[in-house]
Parts: sequence; structure tokens; C-alpha cells
Amino acid sequence: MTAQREHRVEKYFVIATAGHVDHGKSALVKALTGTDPDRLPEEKARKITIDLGFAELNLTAPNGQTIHAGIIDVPGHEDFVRNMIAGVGSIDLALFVVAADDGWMRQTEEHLQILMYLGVKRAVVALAKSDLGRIDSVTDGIRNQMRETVFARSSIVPTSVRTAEGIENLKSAIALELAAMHPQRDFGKPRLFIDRAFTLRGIGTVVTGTLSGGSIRRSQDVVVQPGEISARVRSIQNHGRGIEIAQPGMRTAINLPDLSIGENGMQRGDLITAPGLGSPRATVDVLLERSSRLKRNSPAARPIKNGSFIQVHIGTGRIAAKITLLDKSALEVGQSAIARLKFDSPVVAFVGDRFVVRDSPEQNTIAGGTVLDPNADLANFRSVSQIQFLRARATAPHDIDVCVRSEIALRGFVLRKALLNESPFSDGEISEALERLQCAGEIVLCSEMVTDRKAWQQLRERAISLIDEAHKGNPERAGLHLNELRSTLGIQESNVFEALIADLCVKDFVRKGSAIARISHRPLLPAELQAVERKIRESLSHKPFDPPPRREIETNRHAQQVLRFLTETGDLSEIGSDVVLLRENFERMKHEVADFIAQNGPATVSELRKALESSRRIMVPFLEKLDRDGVTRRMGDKRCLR
Ligand SMILES: Nc1nc2c(ncn2[C@@H]2O[C@H](COP(=O)(O)OP(=O)(O)OP(=O)(O)O)[C@@H](O)[C@H]2O)c(=O)[nH]1
Ligand SMILES: [Mg+2]
Repeated sequence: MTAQREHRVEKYFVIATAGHVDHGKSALVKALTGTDPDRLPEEKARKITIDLGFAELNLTAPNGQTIHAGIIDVPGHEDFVRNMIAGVGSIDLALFVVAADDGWMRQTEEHLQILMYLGVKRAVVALAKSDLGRIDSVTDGIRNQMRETVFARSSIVPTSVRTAEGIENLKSAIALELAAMHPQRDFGKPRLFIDRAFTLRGIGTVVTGTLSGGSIRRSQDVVVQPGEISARVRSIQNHGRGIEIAQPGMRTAINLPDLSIGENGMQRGDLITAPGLGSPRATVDVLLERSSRLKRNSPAARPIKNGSFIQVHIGTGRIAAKITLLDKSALEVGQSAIARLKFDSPVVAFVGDRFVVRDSPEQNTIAGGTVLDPNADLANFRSVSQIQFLRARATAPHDIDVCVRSEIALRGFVLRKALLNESPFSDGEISEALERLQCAGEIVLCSEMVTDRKAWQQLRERAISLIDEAHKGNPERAGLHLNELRSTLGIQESNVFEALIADLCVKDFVRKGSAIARISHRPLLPAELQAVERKIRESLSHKPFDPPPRREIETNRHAQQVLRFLTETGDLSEIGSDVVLLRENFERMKHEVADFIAQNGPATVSELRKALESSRRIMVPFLEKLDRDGVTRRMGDKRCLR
């Protein structure tokens, strides 16, 4: 992937504005790009931004490289924070805008917290309306507010759209920042959360969003979640230009002509992804965190009570959910806790996805969080295994080893190709992590399955003791029947069982037909059956080529055990359903048939029966077996040698 990154000549990033209402965000986007991001008539009339606006900014990095940045302009008004959050879900850089006449305000702070909850790490600050003065004190104020955040070292650039002061400086500051960044990772799992869906005459439905995680190609099949609707991409655009492939970090418009928009079709919040990547779930287990920046006594700082209803902003969507806290009655400012979210309608999430929590009337941003288990529909929240799993994962939900280890410990056995499908890790990265954990002795890889070493060890030990018990209890048997072993162990998946048998047979154990046994095991009849064996051998030897039918020998359970023993040890040949011969007699009879034909030419059943003092009952199936074994061949009513 690194090589791929370096070879990518052009870099794509997405920037979003942030900041209080009226601080000059949209005016700045227009000054930077020439595009007025306020496109709605209502926005023009009210002179505020209501919904997201989009523009394109092309920059040249200090090394000469071209950088394409999509800008998402967000509203600052407190009534439209919901739209702001939809705009900042998968961005690379925040462009904070703080007006020189106003300084740090309520939504500057709320936006900062939202960006931190979503894991945005880089920002450039525009100190806007610099023509209105107070540069030094507002700069100090911003530094003060950003101290101890990831944005502490962001550059602060005074700008004015009136005087054009600082616009070029701001471009350079953004270019410098982006030039130092890696484009978004491509881990082969594309996701595009829809932020706009509209219909164009003659073209049909178009959806837009910021692509992340993987690429989307023209003509490929995609799935729209959570409705699980399949569609084919007719065409793709990036800022109005047709392209073949959209890469992570690109503003992307996709034409899906067969789908409709609105309540029953696609709308903001829906997810476009590749087939097989994630399923909608109503229950998701998470790590919930509350910023210690929330002002005590403010409505946003009220405790989040166990069982309360909240609004979860994830991707570009917002879904109501009920919170259950694992080990608290309420979550206070500055605290974090493992929690379960039960959504009103299902979501498709990945491990490590970040989200923002607002109170139910959508007035305050009250928390943020990270998805730990996107697939918790069937998991018992308070079971010991689920709690262990969530606690382990909460320590580092973005660490691949932590994710792999916890998943395997929870599920015991996991199909390799299904492992962490809903995660921000590529198949290659997951394979590397598996090899690392295998080398460290934590897990066992057997063909298609991955398992926790301890769980595997326990399973092996149980299997071994069952086989040993079988050898002890039925020493006359070849071993333990595989079906019996599997059902006693309660193994559902046949590949787990196959892997177990293969593992046992590497050393000390051997597969014997449909049974498994210790290599050292020699079937032996117990004393009380030895007399029965002698009798059976006698009756089979009295007329060696014309022994009595099986049903006359197998008259009770002991006889049955002995016959099975003789079959398993190879001392008995089963010729037909009711015909058995002692192996030595079978071999003699075969030679005599061969000799007879060699001396007398092709022979009929009747001739052979007479010559060998056998009977038709024996000779017919016997010759059929010789035919099958390739010793003789039938020619009309005669047998010749092959
Ligand atoms: N003096 C001065 N006024 C500015 C400057 N930039 C913007 N303004 C004015 O500030 C007002 C708000 O500007 P916008 O760009 O709409 O502010 P905004 O941050 O996008 O506002 P919302 O999107 O509603 O949050 C407008 O009347 C602008 O003309 C500036 O550099 N100097
Ligand atoms: Mg605006």
C-alpha cells in the first residue's frame, strides 16, 4: 500500500469548515475557491448557511505536487449542528474559522468537541474578519482554547475577505498541512456515506459523499445500506469531472440511475458500499466518552442516565437510540463507559467507527464514542465473555492486534475469511496480524479456521480423552467413530472438526476409515469374547469356501462385536450383504479360481462352484467381487482372467 501511495501522483483530501454562525466560513470558502457554497434560496435570503455546501480547492504543495481538496462548508447556526456533523464525518483537515470581532463562541466550542469525538487530528485556523481588529487578543484566546487538544499547534492565519489579507497565506498553510499528510488509507473496503441525493434530468439519481476505505469503479455493483439494495454504478464524477475510479478521500458523485431518492429510496445517511461488506444491525456495543470540556452546570453537561434516549450521528446519518451503560447508572462529564446502543432503525457500522451523541431534542452535543462491536444483535451484553471482549477492545479499538485477538477470544473459532470483515483493516493486514499472533503462540491457524490457543488446547484434550476412553471401553474396536466424536464434542462447523482431526493426525493419532485411533492402538478382543471368536472362526472354516450365511453367525451382540472386530482388523472379508469369508479363505479361494481358469480356460459359475466345493450363494457374489477387484472379467456366462 505504501508503494501505491507514493506512486499516486495526485493527492486527494477533504477539508471541512467549522466555527460559530456568521464568523465568515462561507465567505472564506468563496474567497479561496471562487465558489459560493451557499446554494439554497433560503440561505441567500437569510444570509446564513443551513445545509452543507461544496467547493473545490486545488493547491500546489511546497514540493510542486498537486493537491486536490474538496471543501465542505458547514453551517454554524446552533439549529443546524446536525447538518454540520453530517459534513465532518470523513474529513482530513478542519478549517476553523473564528471572527476577529467575536472570538471563541459557543458553536466554535461545540464544533471543536464534535471534531475531537470524530477523531479529526489536524486543523488550520483562519482568524477571519481581520479587518475588524483584535488580532492579538483573539489569537491568544484561540491558543488558550486549543491548548491541550490535538489542534494545539495548528497555524492561525489572520484573513479578511474585505481586504483580501491572508487568503494566500491561508492557502499556503493548508497546502503545507496537507502535503505532510498521507491520503486516506485504501484497505479494500469502500464506503460512501451519502450527504446529498438528487435527480438530474436525463441522468437520473445521483448521490454524493466522501469516499473512504477503498475505491469505487464505474460499472461496478454496489449495495445501498441499510436497505440492502443492489445497484450498478453508471458513472462517477469528482467535482464535475467524469472519472473511472474514485479513490479514498475523494469527493465523489455516483450516478445510480435505477434507484429513487427520498424516504423510500436513497437519502442522506445511507451508505454506499461494495457487496458483502457489513450487514444492518440494530444493536451496537460502543465505548462512550464525554469531553471534560463540557461546562459544568450547562445543559450539555447533564448526566447521561442509563436507559435514556439519545440521537446518534454516525456517518452522515442520525438515528435515535437507547443507551444501556455497562457498569454505571449515569455518565458524567469527563467520563467514559462501555455501553450498548439499541437503534430505532438498523445501522451498518465498522469496528472503530466514531460517532457523536446529541440529546434527544437535538440541542446539545453531549458525548461521542467508538464502535467496539458492530455485530451485537445476538450477543448478551452482560455475559462474561462479551464483557471481557468489550473491555479488551476498549483499550485500543483501532489496534488491529487487539481487534483480532479479542474477536477470536470471544468467538472461539472464526472462519479466516469472515474475520473482522466489518473493520478498517485490509485482508492482507488481517493475515499479517494472524501470523504475528500465531508466532506469539496466542492463536492457532488451521486451514480455514482461526482459533484461540487455549480454546483449541481444551478441545484437543477433550477429543484425546474421548478417543482414549473409547480404546479402553471397546478395545476390540479400531477406534472412535468420527461422527460420535463430533457429536460428543458438539462441533457444528465441519471445517472446525476437519481441522481438529487433521491436527490430531499430525502426531500420535491416525484416521482409520471412519474412525480415529491412537497410532499405538492395537484392537484386541476382551477375554469374554475370545471364546465367541474361536467358535465363529470354526464355523467359518468348517467348509471354508461354503461357510454359513452371516445371519446365522451373527445371532447376538457378542457375535456382532466379534464380526465387527474381525472386519476392522481385516481378518474377515465382506463379500456380499450376507456373505463373509475369513480373509485367509478368501485369498485361497481367489488363487484356486485363478489356477482353475489358467488351466482350463474361461469357466462358468457352475464349473467353478463344483471344482471348489462351494455354492452358488457364495460363488456369484465372490466372482462379482473378483471382477470389481480386477482379477477376473465376465465374458457372457464365463469368467476369464484379466
Ligand atoms: N468585515 C468583514 N466581514 C466579513 C468578512 N467575512 C465575512 N464577512 C461578513 O460576515 C457575514 C457572515 O459571513 P458568512 O461567510 O456567511 O458567515 P458563515 O460563517 O458562513 O455563517 P454561517 O454559515 O451561517 O454559520 C457576512 O455578512 C459577510 O459579508 C470579512 O473578512 N470582513
Ligand atoms: Mg456559511
